[in-house]
Amino acid sequence: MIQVPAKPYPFTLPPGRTALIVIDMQRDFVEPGGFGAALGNDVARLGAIVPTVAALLRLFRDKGWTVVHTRESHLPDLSDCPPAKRLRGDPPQRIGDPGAMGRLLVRGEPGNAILDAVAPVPGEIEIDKPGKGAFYATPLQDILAERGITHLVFAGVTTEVCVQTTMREANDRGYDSLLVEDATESYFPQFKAATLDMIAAQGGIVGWTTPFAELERAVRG
Ligand code: TIU
Repeated sequence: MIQVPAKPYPFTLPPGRTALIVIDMQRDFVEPGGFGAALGNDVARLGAIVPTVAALLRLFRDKGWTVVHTRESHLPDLSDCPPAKRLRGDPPQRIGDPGAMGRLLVRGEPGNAILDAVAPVPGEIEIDKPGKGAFYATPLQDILAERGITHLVFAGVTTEVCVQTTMREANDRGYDSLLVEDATESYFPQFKAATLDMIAAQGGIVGWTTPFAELERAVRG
């Protein structure tokens, strides 16, 4: 067992039973002209975490531990996109509409791809998900169970939307989860800060948080 200094107390990480889940590091959220920008967000903030996410991927790859990448995406006919999701708000472009990187949030379009710097390599698990949470309407739980995974390390975007939703889904399914503080980002700094606080509050009501350097030091020894 590896002890990782974390909030609200050290995270116990079982080697070989721990998976990294990198949430939605897609052009659609991080680059101009994608879904995140269409929602009115300043996407520039999100790119800053890419080197840390890449270092986290290197750590898990060096160890040979399970790596999962998720993409928020919808089928080209949008049959997996509830009208409530597509029609929410008054954006200039909606899910499925043409954008600068292809149709917004549609599977297989250039904008739906994961950024090259943190892209999956052969052997890693890729999950396309229609919701904010990665367990909803995906095979993720079965895949983790087949591998005997009990602990999850989280990174990706955005902290309070898809990352937190997935951590809460994981919590209810019995996983212990650690969020890497500098490998996640939000369009709203105050929402990121509040999310980190609320995850670790109440004795770790959702899970644990720690900076990447603490995790790396503990894992590499
Ligand atoms: N809008 C926003 O903050 N996030 C999303 O819509 N999806 C994810 O977080 N991936």
